[in-house]
Amino acid sequence: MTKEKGVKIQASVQDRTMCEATQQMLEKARRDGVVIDLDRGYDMKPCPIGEVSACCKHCYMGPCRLNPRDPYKKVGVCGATIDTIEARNFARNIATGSASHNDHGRHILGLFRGIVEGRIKDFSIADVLKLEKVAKSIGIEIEGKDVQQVGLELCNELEKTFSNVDGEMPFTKRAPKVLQEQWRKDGIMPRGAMVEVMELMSRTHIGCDQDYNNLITQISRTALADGWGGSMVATELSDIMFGTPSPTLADVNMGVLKEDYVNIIVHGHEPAMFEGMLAAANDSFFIDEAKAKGASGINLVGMCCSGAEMMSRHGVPHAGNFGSTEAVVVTGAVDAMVVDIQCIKQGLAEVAKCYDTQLITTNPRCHIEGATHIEFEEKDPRECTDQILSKAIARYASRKMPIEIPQKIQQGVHGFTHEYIEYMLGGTFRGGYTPLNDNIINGRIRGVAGVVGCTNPKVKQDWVHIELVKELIKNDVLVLQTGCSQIALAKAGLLVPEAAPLAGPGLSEVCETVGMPPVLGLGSCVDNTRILIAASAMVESGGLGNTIADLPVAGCAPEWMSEKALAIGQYFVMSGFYTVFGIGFPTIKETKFHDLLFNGLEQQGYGRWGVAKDPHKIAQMMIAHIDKKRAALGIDKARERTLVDMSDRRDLAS
Ligand code: SF4
Ligand code: MSK
Repeated sequence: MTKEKGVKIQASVQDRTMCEATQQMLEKARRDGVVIDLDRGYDMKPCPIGEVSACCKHCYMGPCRLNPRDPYKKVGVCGATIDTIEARNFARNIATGSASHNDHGRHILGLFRGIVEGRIKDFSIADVLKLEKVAKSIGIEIEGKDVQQVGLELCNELEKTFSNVDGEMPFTKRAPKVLQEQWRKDGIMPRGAMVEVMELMSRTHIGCDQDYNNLITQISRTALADGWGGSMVATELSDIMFGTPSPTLADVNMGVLKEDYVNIIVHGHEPAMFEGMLAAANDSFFIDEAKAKGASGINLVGMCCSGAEMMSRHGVPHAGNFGSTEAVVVTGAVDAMVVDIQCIKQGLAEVAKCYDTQLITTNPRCHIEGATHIEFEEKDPRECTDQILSKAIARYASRKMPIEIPQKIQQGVHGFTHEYIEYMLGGTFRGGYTPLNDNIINGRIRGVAGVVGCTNPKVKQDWVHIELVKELIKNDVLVLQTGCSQIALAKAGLLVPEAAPLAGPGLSEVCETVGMPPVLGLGSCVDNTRILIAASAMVESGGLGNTIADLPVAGCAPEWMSEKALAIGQYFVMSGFYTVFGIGFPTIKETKFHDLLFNGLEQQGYGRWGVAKDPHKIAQMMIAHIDKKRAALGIDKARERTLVDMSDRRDLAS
């Protein structure tokens, strides 16, 4: 085992993470002389110029660095101003984030096409009702057509999400009419993802688009092409093929690993490989094989976003979020870690080597030096999954490492969707968002917040997520969650109906009546689109304005780190959400570009960005926004009437 040279470990494990299982593994890694991401993150001092996006390396006359303290003092060699440099850097972040989700969506569409054309036999359509509903939502006539015909037409229509060079992306039809009109008027209605990303990259070349006011249009169009494009395609088609989730009990945290089982972790973003692994791991041949080698069976668990999807759909246990992916290997109990795309740290290869874990890449778009590559192909999933199972069983049989599994496990309810919220609040006969809107109007629910996104070793893992969500629910704000944030709150025990008393009086009353937790887990990062659809349904139901920007809602990624997070943030803002990021933001507060993102877009009728590090400050900002929207809707008075404490209630009763 090796210790990375030059890394000084100074912080206590309690300062690095809230997660006790991860603390235990960080202690062990330090004892073992292995440096993992949580310590590398502490030791890395980010470049102060790069952190606020005051440098440019778009051509070789540079790289050019501007002064973050006096950003207008200097320009790049080509004359680019700080606003141009910040806008171009932001644009490239958005292009990458949007490209990642669209690439994911396009791949899922390819699988769907293979199924409906009969070329792929190992996967099928699991939710015909959802297929028909989604098809109808974008104007496909389903009357008198069989499943295959509807599937084919949906496939052809959704192909435009990626390949259109003009026209409008199909799923934008699901946004409120007023918002669609606004996008058209402002020239930001997305056409096709490929053309949007291509145009944005071309506009950021040296000597091209050098007005941040013009760049923002293509930035926004490319971000909208993510949320209302590739991400939504990924969510909707995954539901159709693998089943629309409904509330499911699942175990979360490293205690889901079992010493006497062959432990296989699947980590990444695309559910197809994980679905293939689930089928293969239940094959009696491999279970017998594992037993023949002395194991009690095969234990398949998830991590990060594909883990969140499998937990929501099938109740597959989840071992932890992004901040724990290296730490979990330190248990010595992981026989194979199988990965596909996105958020897979290269550092895993070294940690896996130290603990003799098989690190297996499966996707042609993501190889890692030092890992074993076994390619997964949907037309023959067993070719890949069976090799993985054999390797994992062989590793179990030859385990050399001492095993230490933190005995931390938390049960929670996962698998909420737009469809289930509709059913849960309204029942089968009067399903809809009217009861939610009514509870917002009468003030029991103050507003709705989406709290989503990554963990980042710049801050104590999970802490900002947990503090923020607790503060929001205490103030009667219903919280919707996805991604690594959902896992943080699941570990903290808030994704259970029993957490209702932690909420304010109004929200807890609604939770107790309906039997739901105050925090609803919706799945992976692409499933943020469930929040877009829910918000559009709230507008449609009436009483809360004409567009998403009118709603008492807000979003936050408290511990964000990825370019996908920035793309998600920008599509939320351009859909009408006030969106607050924790950690920091890649702009300088005094610049015109920063002002455009944090104020100007709202003046144009969209949402706006906010940034703060402290979770309580973030909560105040989000609640202030929700209250501002309540006042604009004229429903602030209703809420004041419901805010009675126990002594008021006793007075009323006497
Ligand atoms: Fe410098 Fe301009 Fe080249 Fe950027 S594009 S590196 S600001 S000269
Ligand atoms: S995995 S993008 S760390 S949520 Fe989707 Fe988690 Fe963020 Fe990756």
